[in-house]
Amino acid sequence: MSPNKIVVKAAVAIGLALVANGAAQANDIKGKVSVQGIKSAENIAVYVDAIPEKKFDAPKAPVVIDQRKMAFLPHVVAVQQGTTVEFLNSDPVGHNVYWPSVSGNKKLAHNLGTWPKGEKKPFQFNDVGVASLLCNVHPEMSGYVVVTPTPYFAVTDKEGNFEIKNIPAGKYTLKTWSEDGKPTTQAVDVSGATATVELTVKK
Ligand SMILES: [Cu+2]
Repeated sequence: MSPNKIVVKAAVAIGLALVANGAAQANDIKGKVSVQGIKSAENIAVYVDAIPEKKFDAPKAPVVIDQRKMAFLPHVVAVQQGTTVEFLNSDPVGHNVYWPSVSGNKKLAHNLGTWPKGEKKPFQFNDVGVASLLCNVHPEMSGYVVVTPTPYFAVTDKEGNFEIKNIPAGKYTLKTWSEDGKPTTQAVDVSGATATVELTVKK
């Protein structure tokens, strides 16, 4: 094949890829969370709320939350409903993992027990809401699993920035959850390639 033909073939392939991408209309939300009366804009979960008549398969890949140096790491984890979280103990001491409720519903309380260093214990989070992780051996330990109804979620970085990728074009409701602030709700239009969003979370 001549070099020219290769170039033409490559151009056609790229063109087809662009057409396919356009048809799929997978867009992004880029945003920044500002805080009022809260010390940090980090670790705030931002997610697209349930979309009417749309169901999502539970993700197959587990998410790991480490217990390391007497802390749950990461401190805040967002997962799609149905995700299995593997709780890993990386400390030489036994930890305990339990949550007294999911978003205040005590029927969803669960105690995973205690296990030694290097071992993991899985739990599938099937209920939307927030599980406040605690360890009954070390009262200073705390963490959060934010279970979202869609696969479109993020957790803010130190500056409050977040990015949610590959969202089908449409209008949605964006919600936030923060350890210290009130939850927020905001409409978001993801019709263009990238929706830019500014959110404020207040004490
Ligand atoms: Cu502990």
